[in-house]
Amino acid sequence: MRVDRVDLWEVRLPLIRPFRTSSSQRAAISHIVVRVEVDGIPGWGECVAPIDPYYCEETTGTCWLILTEFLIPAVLNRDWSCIDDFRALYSRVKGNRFAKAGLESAVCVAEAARAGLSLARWLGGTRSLIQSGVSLGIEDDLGRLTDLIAEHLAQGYRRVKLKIAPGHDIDVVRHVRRRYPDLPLQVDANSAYSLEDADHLAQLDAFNLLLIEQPLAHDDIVDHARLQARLQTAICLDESLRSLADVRHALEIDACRIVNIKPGRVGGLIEARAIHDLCLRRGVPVWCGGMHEFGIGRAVNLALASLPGFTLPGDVSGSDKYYAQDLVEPPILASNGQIPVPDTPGLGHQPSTERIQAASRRHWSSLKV
Ligand code: OSB
Ligand code: MG
Repeated sequence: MRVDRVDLWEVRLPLIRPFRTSSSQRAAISHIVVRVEVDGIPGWGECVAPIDPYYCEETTGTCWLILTEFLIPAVLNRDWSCIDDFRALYSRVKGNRFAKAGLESAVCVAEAARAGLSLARWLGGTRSLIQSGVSLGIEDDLGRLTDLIAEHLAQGYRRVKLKIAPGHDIDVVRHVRRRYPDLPLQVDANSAYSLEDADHLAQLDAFNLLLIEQPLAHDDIVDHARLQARLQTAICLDESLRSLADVRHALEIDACRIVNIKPGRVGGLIEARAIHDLCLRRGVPVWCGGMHEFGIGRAVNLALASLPGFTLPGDVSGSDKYYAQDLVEPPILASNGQIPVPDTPGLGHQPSTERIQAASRRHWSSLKV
């Protein structure tokens, strides 16, 4: 097999509702749309790194640079016989996992299409519906937050994740819990605390949360183990887990009891599946996180979340929660808190070149170099 053409577009779409976390605030999302041709068969991917380096080191700009200067030159017109051989072509490139994931998922989509399989089936997915939760940003007004929760519950979503930050944590969770005593509820700190906050965070144990996501630093697995020993609530890691090795290390020292898998964060679908497989063997629940994906990245997440170990509802919601008009047809929509996994060959949601071009800030093509 051979990648004989690659196109990139940096696409910007406004968010319907601005989104605030402990680490960033956004009103629009810029991701890189990747289109490859593998022996003439098209495949689509999305680099889902944020525009700024406040969630992780990578950004839309670093992904563009690494793709055009290193990853694409390493793979273009080179022969390979399976996806692992393809990944080996750029294994010299350290880190830069969001950039790798955008390219790799495009190739996986083309490979699935060639095999006549949906991306989900090609990966080994078994579910035809995934359980969809919502992630709500920080709201200063608690009345507005409970209104948003009510709105999403009315739409059928069954699990809610709240962003927390110092000064915006215990009281918020208490308020929501009073109003919704039985709601499956979890919180995400986006690395805003330190181990000195252990007693403070232990107050969350009173609220029957499913988990607390990434309380401590993005690169600190050891302190998470110390914190987990002082909490009843399960820690789930996001930012800290960048590879299969990171997950193995975290589980070995009980730094987390639940794992958030995002294909972008770990360098692509193949690494994401390996993490899933390890967690399934160890009995560790996993769920699929989100990065405000456009329809392409969202369809990739949907395929991943169809694997059998994804037993917890994830952050993969309908795209209508984020964007007035998404890039794919049909749009990805939840009904009754579930999203159907497409069973047509490849991605199953067709990207619209017209919409991509209309929202594109810059375009790069291997035909022009
Ligand atoms: O920490 O899970 C996170 C969005 C962007 C970056 C990081 C995170 C998030 C979310 C929203 O929580 C997930 C989504 O709705 O796509
Ligand atoms: Mg998170």
